[in-house]
Amino acid sequence: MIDLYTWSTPNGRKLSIALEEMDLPYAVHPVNIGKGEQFRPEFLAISPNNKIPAIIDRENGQSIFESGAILMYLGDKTGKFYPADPAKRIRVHEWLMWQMSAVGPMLGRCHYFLHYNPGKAPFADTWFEAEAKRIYGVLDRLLATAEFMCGEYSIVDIATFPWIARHEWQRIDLNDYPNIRRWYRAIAARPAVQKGFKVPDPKAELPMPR
Ligand SMILES: N[C@@H](CCC(=O)N[C@@H](CS)C(=O)NCC(=O)O)C(=O)O
Repeated sequence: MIDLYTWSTPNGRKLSIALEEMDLPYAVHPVNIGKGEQFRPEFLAISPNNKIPAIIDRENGQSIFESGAILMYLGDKTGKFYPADPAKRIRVHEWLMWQMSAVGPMLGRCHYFLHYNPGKAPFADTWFEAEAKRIYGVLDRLLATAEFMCGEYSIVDIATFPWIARHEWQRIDLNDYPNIRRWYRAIAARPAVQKGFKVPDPKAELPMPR
């Protein structure tokens, strides 16, 4: 059993989707980051950077924060969606680090400026809108070469998908990125993804571009 500390955000959904895909039993502990629950001492004890997601694996008492580290741990634990072959692993690590350093932080800033505070900082609006397009261009070119980001469906796709699900907040039209659109629709059709997307908010709607 995995204790999952999460909220209804892209970083949180990576883990609920991964746990569903890997068929691991888990208990959800919502951490309402809008109410400051991420600063509670009991949460900081497992996630010292005061961010969701975090997990505790009841099998061995291991706690982990940072979604990329958690995905690698769960991939190793189950042997699913995380190739054992060293050459394939290098590719997975490259793109997982790209997700953690570019997709998450930059598209997260798009949400902050373009979605929640549009017009308040025009320079930031212009800069992050351009950066979002650059990131989508990188991903679209990658997906022109393979069905999934590293060939087979992996923790890299699971890490990236919830951010792309927010394309409208980032002023992105998926019709401009046909390879991403094809990839997105394939992943969105997976039952585990549909289930994991609704954790911890069962009313959350998974956007499905036509
Ligand atoms: N690099 C971290 C980022 C996690 C993150 O930014 N979490 C956000 C929600 S998506 C959060 O908990 N924010 C609360 C805060 O900053 O106080 C990861 O991938 O786990």
